[in-house]
Amino acid sequence: MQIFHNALHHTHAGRQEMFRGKLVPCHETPSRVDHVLAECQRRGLGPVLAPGGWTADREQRLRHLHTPRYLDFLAGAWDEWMAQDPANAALDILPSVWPGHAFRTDVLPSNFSARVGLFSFDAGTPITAGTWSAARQGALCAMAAADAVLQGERAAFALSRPPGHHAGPDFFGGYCFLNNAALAAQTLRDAGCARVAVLDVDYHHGNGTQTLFESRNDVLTVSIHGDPRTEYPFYLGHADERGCGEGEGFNLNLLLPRGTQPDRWFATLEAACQTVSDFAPNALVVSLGVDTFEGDPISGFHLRSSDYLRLGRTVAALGLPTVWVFEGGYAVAEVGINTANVLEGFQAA
Ligand code: OKP
Ligand code: ZN
Repeated sequence: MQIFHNALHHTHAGRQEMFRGKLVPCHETPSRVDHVLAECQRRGLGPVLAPGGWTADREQRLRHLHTPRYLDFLAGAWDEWMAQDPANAALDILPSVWPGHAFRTDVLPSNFSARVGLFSFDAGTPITAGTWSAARQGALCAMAAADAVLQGERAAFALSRPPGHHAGPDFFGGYCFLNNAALAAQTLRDAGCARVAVLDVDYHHGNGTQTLFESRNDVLTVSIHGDPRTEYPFYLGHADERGCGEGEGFNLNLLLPRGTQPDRWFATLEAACQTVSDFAPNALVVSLGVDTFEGDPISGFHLRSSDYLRLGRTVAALGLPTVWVFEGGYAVAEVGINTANVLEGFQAA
């Protein structure tokens, strides 16, 4: 399958994230995508392509899913940070204050730190000098993968970082800035696919994707993830979130406890696929996180490397044009093998 690679991903390289009162090295590292690319090339899974450039359509789609004031903030954040103090060049931008509850979010603060907090929901997602260009190029990869499927490819893979499924209309967090999977889904909708399904198999709930589509009945969102009562992102992803208004019944959250073994995970995947199939979509977007792996340092499911072949086969059985979008997976030594196993299992089926 065609692989759209973000050649600028290295320019987003966070140094530290906040964890239990200290700054620790970022889990979401450039080497993750390097390993996936190397393994895809080693197996000859498909041509590695550049996503093409920004067209008016693509720019408009970005501004449709994300708010202009959020995008303007991201675009200018590094310059503002540098203007504060040239010594900031050696530091990442991290928020330290948020509006929380019962504060106003309609008044845009002129204070830079206040704006960083306004547009974020955690202290684990640093903005660096290259974040904006890397995130934009990643968004292009997702839209290009969707375009490839629209042009008749059975499937395409957006191989990019930073990931996207935690990013919402006007917020970053969970290592995500722009919602790549949502942009792929919207690309399919804009080209005339009446119904699009997004299946999120990352360990963490795709809160950004849910929020972007929860009021819509043209995009079904289904996510399998660690129970948010104990797992990140904690404040969304519960079973009773079924969608809002016209979108009621078009969001499904399938929760599993930390410690879940492969048999139960795959039974849940079958249920997810049944819901996707019942929706009869014209195309499918998969948020592919492989942080469900037993060796993942920040997650709690126990999938083995060979299970990822089965994941690919199970999704292939849906028989849908499929856009794969890379998300999480932090066991760096195995992230290439596990991701390539999914794509190989899909292609072999
Ligand atoms: C992004 B994606 C670990 C804290 C967790 C955020 C996790 C973001 C996961 N010490 N920090 O869904 O893979
Ligand atoms: Zn994840």
